[in-house]
Amino acid sequence: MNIGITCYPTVGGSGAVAAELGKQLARRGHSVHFVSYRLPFRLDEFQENVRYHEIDLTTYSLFEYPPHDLALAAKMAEVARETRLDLFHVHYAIPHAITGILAQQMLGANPPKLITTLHGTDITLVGQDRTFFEITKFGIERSDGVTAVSEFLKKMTADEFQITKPIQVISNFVDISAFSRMRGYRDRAAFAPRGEKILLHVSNFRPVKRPLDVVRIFERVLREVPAVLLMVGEGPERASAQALARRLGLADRVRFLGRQDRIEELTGIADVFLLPSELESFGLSALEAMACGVPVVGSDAGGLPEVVKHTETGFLLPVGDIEGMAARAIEILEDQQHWQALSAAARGRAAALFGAERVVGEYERYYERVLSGG
Ligand code: GMT
Repeated sequence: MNIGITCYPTVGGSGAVAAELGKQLARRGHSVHFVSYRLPFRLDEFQENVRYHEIDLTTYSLFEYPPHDLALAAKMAEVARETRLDLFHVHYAIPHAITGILAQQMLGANPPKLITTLHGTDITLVGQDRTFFEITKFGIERSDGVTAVSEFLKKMTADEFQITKPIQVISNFVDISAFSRMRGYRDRAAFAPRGEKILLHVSNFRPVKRPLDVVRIFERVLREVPAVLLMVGEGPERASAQALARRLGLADRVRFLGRQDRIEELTGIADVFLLPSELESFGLSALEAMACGVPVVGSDAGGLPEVVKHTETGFLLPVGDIEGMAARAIEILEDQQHWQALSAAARGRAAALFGAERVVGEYERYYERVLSGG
């Protein structure tokens, strides 16, 4: 198949899923064309069958805001015409479902089919905003196929937007050969020179991720267990998380590493992964941690329970239960046998249910169904 993929190229779960999917589809012999304003992260290595088409964002003095969405729609139509795309697969409803619809209309008869994958905040935050509610609903209803990354997100979309058309749940996935303990950064001592335990948080530091809770949980863990905390990513709450760590006297125990591309190297050395989000439609970072055999301690919110099996591959507690999350992390870190059991179960669950082979096959079958009008 000739597949056009559009996503946000910046660091974020939806961009990661789109890039990984494109690479996997290309390995299976499909031609994949990414259309975006910047090369999506995780697509930095050349791969046969993957092409990147950058949109031209003309800056003209009349435009206070260059019309990105129109430029994207025009580029999607151009790429579709030149490369004979069978379908557009867009990730994140706003604006990509709309630019997909516009591109289809520009192409006239028999345009590529449009599949929209809903990732989370496009429904739970942006879509709920009055400005975007109607247009998000329109984008979903006019797509030829719609997928959601969890049962939770499917239900929320149907309920909030009164959508009756079928939404296919296709979960996120992980390449378990890339995400494993073997791939961990060799020099663990660089982070934990005295053999401390390593706690890890990876996110875009938006308020929904509650990064301040991460620091507070760690502060409690540290009272019982010698440990360090690695905070990976960039975003609006990074500065306040860093200030809190300083205020709590943890500056030498918490390392803010900023944006990292080879995330598997860090995930592979962690002992516990912390994800205390307000809401998480899926929690790709938790899945990647599980694939590396890292137990997850997080919140019992949204679709996270579909990924992390409470008590088997980690612990999920109510949002904001800092004491509870810290207690569970301490329990895991102090009992090596318990850690081993959770770690093995985490890796096993990631491989059995969320391996790339299995999930990418589901996408292929879904593409075929939509292409045949089913
Ligand atoms: O919040 C993020 O991490 C970014 C956001 C995105 O769309 O880029 O992530 C959402 O999509 C991810 C991939 O499907 C999911 O794993 C995340 O759970 C989801 N984030 C939220 O629901 C907050």
